[in-house]
Amino acid sequence: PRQSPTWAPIEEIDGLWLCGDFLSPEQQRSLLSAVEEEGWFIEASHNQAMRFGSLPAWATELSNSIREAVLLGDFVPEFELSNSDAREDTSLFPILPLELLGREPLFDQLIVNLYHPGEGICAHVDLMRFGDGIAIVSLESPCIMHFTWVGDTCNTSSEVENEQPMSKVPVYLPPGSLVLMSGEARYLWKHEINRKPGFQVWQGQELDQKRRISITLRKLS
Ligand code: AKG
Repeated sequence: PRQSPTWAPIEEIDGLWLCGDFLSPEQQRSLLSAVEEEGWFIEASHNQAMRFGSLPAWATELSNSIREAVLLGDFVPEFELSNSDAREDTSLFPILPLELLGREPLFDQLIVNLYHPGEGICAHVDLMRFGDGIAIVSLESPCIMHFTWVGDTCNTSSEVENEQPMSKVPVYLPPGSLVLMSGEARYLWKHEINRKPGFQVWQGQELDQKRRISITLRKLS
Protein backbone atom coordinates (compact mmCIF):
# COMPACT_ATOMS: atom_id res chain seq x y z
CA PRO A 1 0.00 0.00 0.00
CA ARG A 2 1.23 3.45 -0.84
CA GLN A 3 1.81 6.26 1.61
CA SER A 4 -1.13 8.66 2.06
CA PRO A 5 -0.89 11.37 -0.56
CA THR A 6 -1.08 15.01 0.44
CA TRP A 7 -3.91 16.94 -1.12
CA ALA A 8 -4.17 20.70 -1.12
CA PRO A 9 -7.14 22.68 -2.34
CA ILE A 10 -6.32 25.74 -4.42
CA GLU A 11 -8.06 28.30 -2.24
CA GLU A 12 -9.17 30.67 -4.99
CA ILE A 13 -10.71 27.99 -7.19
CA ASP A 14 -13.55 25.78 -6.09
CA GLY A 15 -13.07 22.20 -7.20
CA LEU A 16 -9.34 22.46 -7.93
CA TRP A 17 -7.13 20.06 -6.01
CA LEU A 18 -3.43 19.41 -6.19
CA CYS A 19 -1.63 16.33 -4.99
CA GLY A 20 2.03 17.30 -5.19
CA ASP A 21 3.41 13.91 -4.13
CA PHE A 22 1.14 11.68 -6.18
CA LEU A 23 3.98 9.69 -7.82
CA SER A 24 7.34 8.85 -6.28
CA PRO A 25 10.45 9.44 -8.44
CA GLU A 26 10.50 5.69 -9.17
CA GLN A 27 6.83 5.69 -10.20
CA GLN A 28 7.47 8.72 -12.41
CA ARG A 29 10.33 6.92 -14.15
CA SER A 30 8.23 3.85 -14.73
CA LEU A 31 5.26 5.85 -16.05
CA LEU A 32 7.55 7.79 -18.36
CA SER A 33 9.02 4.54 -19.73
CA ALA A 34 5.52 3.17 -20.32
CA VAL A 35 4.61 6.33 -22.25
CA GLU A 36 7.86 6.25 -24.21
CA GLU A 37 7.36 2.57 -25.05
CA GLU A 38 4.12 3.49 -26.83
CA GLY A 39 6.37 5.05 -29.49
CA TRP A 40 4.08 8.04 -29.92
CA PHE A 41 6.83 10.61 -29.84
CA ILE A 42 9.55 8.94 -31.89
CA GLU A 43 9.02 11.41 -34.71
CA ALA A 44 10.09 14.84 -33.58
CA SER A 45 6.96 16.45 -35.06
CA HIS A 46 4.61 14.35 -32.91
CA ASN A 47 3.65 15.95 -29.64
CA GLN A 48 0.23 14.59 -28.78
CA ALA A 49 -1.44 11.19 -28.53
CA MET A 50 -5.11 10.57 -27.84
CA ARG A 51 -6.94 7.37 -26.95
CA PHE A 52 -10.66 6.76 -26.46
CA GLY A 53 -12.41 3.79 -24.92
CA SER A 54 -10.13 1.08 -23.69
CA LEU A 55 -6.94 2.64 -22.45
CA PRO A 56 -3.43 1.16 -22.35
CA ALA A 57 -2.86 -0.96 -19.22
CA TRP A 58 -0.56 1.65 -17.66
CA ALA A 59 -3.30 4.30 -18.01
CA THR A 60 -5.88 2.04 -16.38
CA GLU A 61 -3.40 1.48 -13.57
CA LEU A 62 -2.93 5.23 -13.32
CA SER A 63 -6.73 5.73 -13.11
CA ASN A 64 -6.87 3.18 -10.31
CA SER A 65 -4.10 5.02 -8.46
CA ILE A 66 -6.00 8.28 -8.85
CA ARG A 67 -9.12 6.77 -7.32
CA GLU A 68 -7.02 5.32 -4.52
CA ALA A 69 -5.22 8.62 -3.90
CA VAL A 70 -8.55 10.40 -3.51
CA LEU A 71 -9.82 7.77 -1.12
CA LEU A 72 -6.60 7.79 0.91
CA GLY A 73 -6.35 11.57 0.80
CA ASP A 74 -4.67 13.19 3.74
CA PHE A 75 -6.24 16.58 4.00
CA VAL A 76 -4.62 19.84 4.89
CA PRO A 77 -5.64 21.33 8.25
CA GLU A 78 -8.59 23.44 7.08
CA PHE A 79 -10.22 20.27 5.84
CA GLU A 80 -9.44 18.20 8.89
CA LEU A 81 -12.72 17.05 10.21
CA SER A 82 -13.51 17.46 13.86
CA ASN A 83 -15.32 14.20 14.29
CA SER A 84 -13.48 11.02 13.48
CA ASP A 85 -16.56 9.41 11.94
CA ALA A 86 -16.91 12.27 9.52
CA ARG A 87 -15.00 10.52 6.75
CA GLU A 88 -17.80 7.97 6.63
CA ASP A 89 -20.08 10.84 5.68
CA THR A 90 -19.43 11.08 1.98
CA SER A 91 -21.01 14.53 1.72
CA LEU A 92 -17.95 15.83 3.57
CA PHE A 93 -15.55 14.31 1.10
CA PRO A 94 -14.44 17.40 -0.73
CA ILE A 95 -12.05 16.33 -3.49
CA LEU A 96 -14.21 14.70 -6.14
CA PRO A 97 -17.94 14.27 -5.79
CA LEU A 98 -18.47 10.65 -4.86
CA GLU A 99 -20.65 9.91 -7.85
CA LEU A 100 -17.64 10.72 -10.03
CA LEU A 101 -15.30 8.60 -8.00
CA GLY A 102 -17.66 5.63 -8.16
CA ARG A 103 -18.23 5.70 -11.92
CA GLU A 104 -16.87 2.89 -14.07
CA PRO A 105 -14.62 3.43 -15.79
CA LEU A 106 -13.43 6.51 -13.96
CA PHE A 107 -11.85 7.72 -17.22
CA ASP A 108 -12.19 6.55 -20.82
CA GLN A 109 -10.20 9.16 -22.66
CA LEU A 110 -6.49 9.83 -22.54
CA ILE A 111 -4.35 12.61 -23.93
CA VAL A 112 -0.62 12.62 -23.59
CA ASN A 113 1.00 15.94 -24.45
CA LEU A 114 4.70 16.46 -24.97
CA TYR A 115 5.94 20.02 -24.63
CA HIS A 116 9.40 21.12 -25.65
CA PRO A 117 10.95 24.03 -23.75
CA GLY A 118 8.97 27.19 -24.48
CA GLU A 119 5.86 25.30 -25.61
CA GLY A 120 2.59 25.35 -23.70
CA ILE A 121 -1.15 25.32 -24.22
CA CYS A 122 -3.54 28.26 -24.72
CA ALA A 123 -6.23 29.13 -22.20
CA HIS A 124 -9.25 26.87 -22.59
CA VAL A 125 -12.13 25.16 -20.87
CA ASP A 126 -12.22 21.48 -21.85
CA LEU A 127 -14.92 20.55 -24.36
CA MET A 128 -18.40 19.83 -23.00
CA ARG A 129 -18.29 16.38 -24.60
CA PHE A 130 -16.19 15.43 -21.61
CA GLY A 131 -17.87 15.01 -18.26
CA ASP A 132 -16.90 16.44 -14.91
CA GLY A 133 -13.77 15.28 -13.13
CA ILE A 134 -10.56 15.79 -15.12
CA ALA A 135 -7.16 14.59 -13.96
CA ILE A 136 -3.76 15.82 -15.13
CA VAL A 137 -0.51 14.10 -14.17
CA SER A 138 2.75 15.98 -14.82
CA LEU A 139 6.11 14.45 -15.67
CA GLU A 140 9.59 15.89 -16.21
CA SER A 141 9.77 19.71 -16.11
CA PRO A 142 7.75 21.45 -13.45
CA CYS A 143 5.48 24.19 -14.74
CA ILE A 144 2.98 26.80 -13.73
CA MET A 145 -0.57 26.41 -14.95
CA HIS A 146 -2.58 29.63 -14.88
CA PHE A 147 -6.32 29.66 -14.27
CA THR A 148 -8.65 32.44 -15.42
CA TRP A 149 -12.28 32.79 -14.36
CA VAL A 150 -14.72 32.70 -17.26
CA GLY A 151 -17.78 33.73 -15.28
CA ASP A 152 -21.07 31.93 -15.65
CA THR A 153 -20.55 31.06 -19.31
CA CYS A 154 -19.08 27.81 -20.47
CA ASN A 155 -16.73 28.19 -23.39
CA THR A 156 -18.39 30.35 -26.03
CA SER A 157 -15.45 32.54 -26.91
CA SER A 158 -17.51 35.66 -27.78
CA GLU A 159 -18.98 35.71 -24.30
CA VAL A 160 -15.64 35.01 -22.74
CA GLU A 161 -14.14 38.01 -24.49
CA ASN A 162 -16.79 40.22 -22.89
CA GLU A 163 -15.80 39.16 -19.42
CA GLN A 164 -13.86 41.60 -17.30
CA PRO A 165 -10.19 40.70 -17.41
CA MET A 166 -9.35 38.98 -14.15
CA SER A 167 -6.05 38.23 -12.60
CA LYS A 168 -4.76 34.76 -13.25
CA VAL A 169 -4.29 32.23 -10.50
CA PRO A 170 -0.92 30.47 -10.82
CA VAL A 171 -0.66 26.84 -9.74
CA TYR A 172 2.76 25.19 -9.51
CA LEU A 173 2.77 21.63 -10.89
CA PRO A 174 5.85 19.67 -9.87
CA PRO A 175 6.76 16.47 -11.69
CA GLY A 176 4.80 13.56 -10.26
CA SER A 177 1.90 15.80 -9.29
CA LEU A 178 -1.77 15.21 -9.95
CA VAL A 179 -4.34 17.94 -10.52
CA LEU A 180 -8.05 17.27 -10.27
CA MET A 181 -10.60 19.68 -11.66
CA SER A 182 -14.25 19.36 -10.93
CA GLY A 183 -17.27 21.66 -10.75
CA GLU A 184 -16.24 25.32 -11.08
CA ALA A 185 -12.59 24.47 -11.70
CA ARG A 186 -13.61 22.32 -14.66
CA TYR A 187 -16.44 24.43 -16.11
CA LEU A 188 -15.88 28.02 -15.02
CA TRP A 189 -12.13 28.46 -15.11
CA LYS A 190 -9.90 28.33 -18.16
CA HIS A 191 -6.48 26.78 -17.75
CA GLU A 192 -3.33 27.46 -19.72
CA ILE A 193 0.40 26.93 -19.68
CA ASN A 194 2.55 29.68 -21.11
CA ARG A 195 6.19 28.61 -21.15
CA LYS A 196 7.47 31.66 -22.98
CA PRO A 197 10.18 33.55 -21.08
CA GLY A 198 8.73 35.62 -18.25
CA PHE A 199 5.59 33.57 -17.59
CA GLN A 200 6.95 30.64 -15.60
CA VAL A 201 7.97 32.53 -12.50
CA TRP A 202 7.42 30.96 -9.12
CA GLN A 203 8.44 32.62 -5.87
CA GLY A 204 10.46 35.14 -7.82
CA GLN A 205 12.37 32.52 -9.79
CA GLU A 206 11.99 31.70 -13.45
CA LEU A 207 11.57 27.93 -13.74
CA ASP A 208 14.12 26.00 -15.73
CA GLN A 209 12.28 24.89 -18.86
CA LYS A 210 12.90 21.36 -20.02
CA ARG A 211 10.71 18.85 -21.79
CA ARG A 212 7.39 18.27 -20.05
CA ILE A 213 4.95 15.42 -20.54
CA SER A 214 1.42 15.53 -19.22
CA ILE A 215 -1.19 12.82 -19.05
CA THR A 216 -4.80 14.03 -19.04
CA LEU A 217 -7.60 11.63 -18.18
CA ARG A 218 -11.25 12.42 -18.80
CA LYS A 219 -14.58 10.66 -19.21
CA LEU A 220 -16.81 11.21 -22.23
CA SER A 221 -20.17 12.51 -21.03
C1 AKG B 1 -5.37 19.59 -22.44
O1 AKG B 1 -4.80 18.73 -23.14
O2 AKG B 1 -6.53 19.98 -22.67
C2 AKG B 1 -4.66 20.20 -21.30
O3 AKG B 1 -5.19 21.11 -20.72
C3 AKG B 1 -3.31 19.68 -20.91
C4 AKG B 1 -2.73 20.41 -19.76
C5 AKG B 1 -1.34 19.96 -19.43
O4 AKG B 1 -0.57 19.65 -20.32
O5 AKG B 1 -1.00 19.94 -18.26
